[in-house]
Amino acid sequence: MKDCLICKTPIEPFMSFGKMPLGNGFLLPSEFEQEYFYEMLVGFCPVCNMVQLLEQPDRERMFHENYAFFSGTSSFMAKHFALFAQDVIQDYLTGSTDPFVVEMGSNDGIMLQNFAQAGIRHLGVEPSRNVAEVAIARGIRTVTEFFSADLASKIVAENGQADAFLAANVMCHIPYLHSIAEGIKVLLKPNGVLMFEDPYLGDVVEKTSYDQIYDEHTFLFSVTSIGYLFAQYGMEIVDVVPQHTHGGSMRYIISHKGARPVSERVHAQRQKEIAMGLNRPETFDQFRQSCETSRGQLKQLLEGLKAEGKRVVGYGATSKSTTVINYCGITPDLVEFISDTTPIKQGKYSPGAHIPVMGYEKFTENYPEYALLFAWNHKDEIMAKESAFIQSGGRWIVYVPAVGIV
Ligand code: DWN
Ligand code: SAH
Repeated sequence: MKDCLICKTPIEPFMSFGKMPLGNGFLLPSEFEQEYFYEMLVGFCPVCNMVQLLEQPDRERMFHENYAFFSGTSSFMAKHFALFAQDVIQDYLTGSTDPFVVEMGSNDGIMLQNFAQAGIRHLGVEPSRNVAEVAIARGIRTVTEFFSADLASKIVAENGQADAFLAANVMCHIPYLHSIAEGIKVLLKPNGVLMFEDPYLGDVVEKTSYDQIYDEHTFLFSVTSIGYLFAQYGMEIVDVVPQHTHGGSMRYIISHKGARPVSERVHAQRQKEIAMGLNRPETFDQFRQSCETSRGQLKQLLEGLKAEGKRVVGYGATSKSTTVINYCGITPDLVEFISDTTPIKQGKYSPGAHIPVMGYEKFTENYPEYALLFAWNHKDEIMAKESAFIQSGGRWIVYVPAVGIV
């Protein structure tokens, strides 16, 4: 039993992935012996409905000066964040004379660059020094720290309150969400807006995309659980907008209670969550069974291809792939190497299973018969540029929403 990180109700895990390495813990052979593992247990809180990890590595183990994920590796995501910024500017900043925007988890500046280019006062809060330095070199104001209630007070003292507080794919990474919510409460102007997006629990359950569960993802959010958290800080969700990014995400728009009208979409989405059973423990027992089925099918498919002597290569050394590889027992004899465009991952080995990670040219210079699409959330972008692979007779192996060859 562990206490829910949001409402303190004692909760039991509904699923154990066993010992897991860090999702982004790409490593060298000299580091294999000291590789870090933790128990990956997932629980559902029957009171606030938050789905969460029951144990997690310390934040400094995950976010540091050698953080392996650079947001700029996807051109599709760069476009997505340009549109996000445009929405913020048009809908929430036009009434302010000298608007100020804060982004938590700003990484290499993929979103804030749009505010910087528009001459809007901004501040990124990004603890992983190597990615933050990319942003700083591009002229994006960034502090290399973990956001917290204490940091929020400092930011207000130095810059005044913010018109908008933004976060993409980071809120769900933070176990100490009470400190974050407290900080946002202090930081936001009376009519300021909090906008954040994260992978959506409804999509994960519907698509059996269990690979969204790994050390960095403390939570899988729903409108219900997020509404519960922010209500404790006198804030409310005023709108929700589903997103296609990261395999299905939800954007939450939140303000101080009473500051803005609440869209009908918020209530409608809550009703949908009830209809999907996202408030019931049985849903997660069913989810676990679907994960087990998916695991069996993927392993069988890969073993079958190996028996036929086919070459299979992984595409995208994603954090998500660490869960798939280690949960399904995918070994280097089933997947020869993983192709990835991120320099810091290349020449290293995947966490846990130690499959080599190679540069993209290794993939193109000698196409395999099959590519296992670990970066499935970027499918459209990848398909658009990989026509030569298909023309060479190559096929894609996918596992979300179902295991198969396409
Ligand atoms: O939540 C998180 C999201 C935003 O990013 C973080 N916790 C960590 C990370 O998760 P991920 O590693 O699962 O993210 P992606 O965006 O699915 O990673 C894609 C990987 O694939 C990157 O390493 C880059 C690589 N890639 C590639 O080799 N060729 C990506 C594209 C689009 C490509 O064409
Ligand atoms: N927003 C980017 C990056 C997401 S990866 C995108 O959507 O592509 C998550 C990022 O959050 C990492 O860069 C990590 O260093 C950062 N992070 C983790 N904990 C944080 C905290 N407490 N405050 C601010 N950033 C944090």
